[in-house]
Amino acid sequence: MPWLGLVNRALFDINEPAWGGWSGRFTRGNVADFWSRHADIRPDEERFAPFYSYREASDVWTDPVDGKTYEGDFVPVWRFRQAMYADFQARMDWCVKPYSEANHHPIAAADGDSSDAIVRISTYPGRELAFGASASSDPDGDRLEFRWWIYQEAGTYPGRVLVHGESGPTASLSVPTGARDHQIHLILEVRDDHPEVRLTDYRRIVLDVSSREPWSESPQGRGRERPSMLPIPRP
Ligand SMILES: [Ca+2]
Repeated sequence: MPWLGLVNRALFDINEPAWGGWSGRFTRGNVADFWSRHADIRPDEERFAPFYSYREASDVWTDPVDGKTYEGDFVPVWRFRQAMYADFQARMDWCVKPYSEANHHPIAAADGDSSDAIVRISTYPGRELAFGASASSDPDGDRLEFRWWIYQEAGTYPGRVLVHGESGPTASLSVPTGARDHQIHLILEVRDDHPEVRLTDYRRIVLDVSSREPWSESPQGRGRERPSMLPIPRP
């Protein structure tokens, strides 16, 4: 499970464990003496105390299947569980079926960019941002569904951010006036409609909200803005 984040590089950044992904989500900093749940390991751990590690962090998530809301350290994994199991099922098909009989992942494109780069956007409170995923595709020609959502725990802004067009190929949001000096994480999910197993691809768009007053540079800054995408360099 800890390595599953690497399966989806567009969602998970190994250098940012607090951002979350298929392998769960972890604390922003090292935590002292986070003891194993396995009692027989405790004597070994005690030999090295104090030791420091990134421990699991808690999310709040409502399961779209049963409508129940869950909270806890396991929830960052649970919120992606259905997509993870579908991925595994498809990979098993790849072992025994010809290409044309198995499903393959859609490719989520953010504003025409179909890479796996995490998108970083510097912005200001009050700005309206528009996002497009129309260039997303599927190698099997499957129909695509879109979902845009705010991963609140991955960011630092504690308030609610409304996403307009959350289930369509384009979405928009207004950066809240109280979000200056905060970070907001917008997740794009693109899921195909294969009849046997539905596969999901992701993009993560990270909004870094500046502390500067909005429109301080020029009055022409008002209005809708096409965000410029700055992919994170990867090793
Ligand atoms: Ca497909």
